[in-house]
Amino acid sequence: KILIIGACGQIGTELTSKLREIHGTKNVIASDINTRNLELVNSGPFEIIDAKNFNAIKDCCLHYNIDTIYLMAALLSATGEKYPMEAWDLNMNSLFHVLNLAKAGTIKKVYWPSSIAVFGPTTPRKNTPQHTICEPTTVYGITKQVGERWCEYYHKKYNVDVRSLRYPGIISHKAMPGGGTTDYAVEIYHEAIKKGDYDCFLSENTSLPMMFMEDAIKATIDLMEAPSEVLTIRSSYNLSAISFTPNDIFESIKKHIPDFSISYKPDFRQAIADSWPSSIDDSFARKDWDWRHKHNLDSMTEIMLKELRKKYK
Ligand code: VAH
Repeated sequence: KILIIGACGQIGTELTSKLREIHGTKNVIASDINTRNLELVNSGPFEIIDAKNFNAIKDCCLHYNIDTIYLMAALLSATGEKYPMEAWDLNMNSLFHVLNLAKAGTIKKVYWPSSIAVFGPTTPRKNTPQHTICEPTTVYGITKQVGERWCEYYHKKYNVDVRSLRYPGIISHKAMPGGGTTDYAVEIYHEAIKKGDYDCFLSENTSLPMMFMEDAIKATIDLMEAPSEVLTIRSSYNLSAISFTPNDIFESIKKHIPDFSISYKPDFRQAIADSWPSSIDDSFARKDWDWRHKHNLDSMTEIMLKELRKKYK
């Protein structure tokens, strides 16, 4: 059985649906600290769990006989800059709790998301390699970088089966993202439909690695289903699909909404975006477990606009 911690978030909600489709509704336990977006995950078992509470996670694992945890709870980059200690506390302690449950043999397998935020201004920006300089400048990035080191350590030292991906910005139309720097690429679609106008908090030529949710979920599940022997990376895999700027996404939306307009008002998140790569080399993922993405910017735009039109009708 599977436990998803942070199941009500942007990725957690869709991961819950997909895993229930594959493994059966009652075999996938959704959990979160609150019930926002509950309607997206209440097709099956749901528990209130604070990811910082070791005993709450452990009790849930014993109660449901959990063998795999997906730890999707985290404070993201923009929120982390506002609440550095809270970000450290949540992002690190939740990871230790889950790794320690695996070390003790209570569970067998762990999924933990890392991020392109492990990279920083001294990292090669284009086609960033798997093994490269990682000097993150955000609290969130520091927690992900340190988390990667601990994942690899628990794997080598205690044989813990932990698997991880460095997600780029994820774009989706169900649950909203919260507190990230790449959130603009979701908000822009909502505002295009609702108002025909968007105030972008990044500048027009800021290129960042991005991915449509369907691809992110597929990558996550493919990695978790891959045989252990093929995995050569136990810190976290580089993962890539598309890279685009606010101007690129604006042009893509304009093909469907010709009078859509945008203005640029960069705020503190611009500095965060400027510290990250513009594109990622994910050849390890492609080679080790045959990762392939499906969506490009225009195919994603088509789906986003179609789905959001239904939502706001
Ligand atoms: C953030 N979406 O913006 C997250 C992310 C790609 C970075 O991990 O903080």
